[in-house]
Amino acid sequence: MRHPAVATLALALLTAGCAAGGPHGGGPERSAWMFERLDADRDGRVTWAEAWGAAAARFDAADTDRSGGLTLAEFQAQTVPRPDGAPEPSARMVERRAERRARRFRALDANQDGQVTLAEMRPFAQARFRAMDANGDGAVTLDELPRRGPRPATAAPAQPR
Ligand SMILES: [Ca+2]
Ligand SMILES: [Ca+2]
Ligand SMILES: [Ca+2]
Repeated sequence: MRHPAVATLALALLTAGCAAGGPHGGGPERSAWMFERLDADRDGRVTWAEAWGAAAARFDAADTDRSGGLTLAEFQAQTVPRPDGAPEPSARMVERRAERRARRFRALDANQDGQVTLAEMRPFAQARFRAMDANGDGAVTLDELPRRGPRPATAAPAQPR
């Protein structure tokens, strides 16, 4: 993979539901960092195509035996890219991440065959994307990313096209 980091928001799209509400080494700076890597055309908006393209790329990278599905071992083995200079996650963070992933894996494996396919991931990613796209304009912008503290109530109206 030339751009392993690019899929981070996609991972966030899939895991944020579990991670929300607890300290997990994230924060606004990390969100912004992930956002930049997902915004392939650098227009300040992460569209569903960009997010899903990154998710698919990440899936391919994680599917090391090219079976078209991720086993729990492959799911757990996914690395989480970190900004340069970010501290190594503590053993406790790694453990918590593994627990979150195991729960996530069971939730994603709709047909319970021990493999998570892209098709099984898609509805979750789509729901997550829609939830993040607060103003429903089909793209996630930086100000829509989850952050600590209340979000400003002044959401820009969707641009008519
Ligand atoms: Ca974009
Ligand atoms: Ca499955
Ligand atoms: Ca939006």
